[in-house]
Amino acid sequence: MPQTTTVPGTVTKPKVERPRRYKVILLNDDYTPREFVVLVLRAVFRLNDDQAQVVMVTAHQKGACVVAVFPKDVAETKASEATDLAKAEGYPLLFSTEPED
Ligand code: TYC
Repeated sequence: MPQTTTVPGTVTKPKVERPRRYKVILLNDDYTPREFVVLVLRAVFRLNDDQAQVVMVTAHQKGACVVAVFPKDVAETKASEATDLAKAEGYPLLFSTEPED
């Protein structure tokens, strides 16, 4: 009869970790027109007009506002796309990214 031998060792628990997600953050500045901020939020982040207005006003009043959360590469691509759109128009509007808790 075949015998089973149990070898003492480390038990490895299969780890299924969700990849970390990243927040895209809109930063306030004194120069970019409100309407342009809303336009960028709609075009790049697909927010509707109401959502875009809320995010823009929140950043305007508090200094910054989370726009949305994405996988790292998507968050970084959208943040640069949005920042570049503004730069192309001569506005200093900035979007940054940071990992979710
Ligand atoms: N503070 C800008 C203004 O008064 C508008 C603005 C809002 C700019 C939000 C950036 O993230 C921002 N024209």
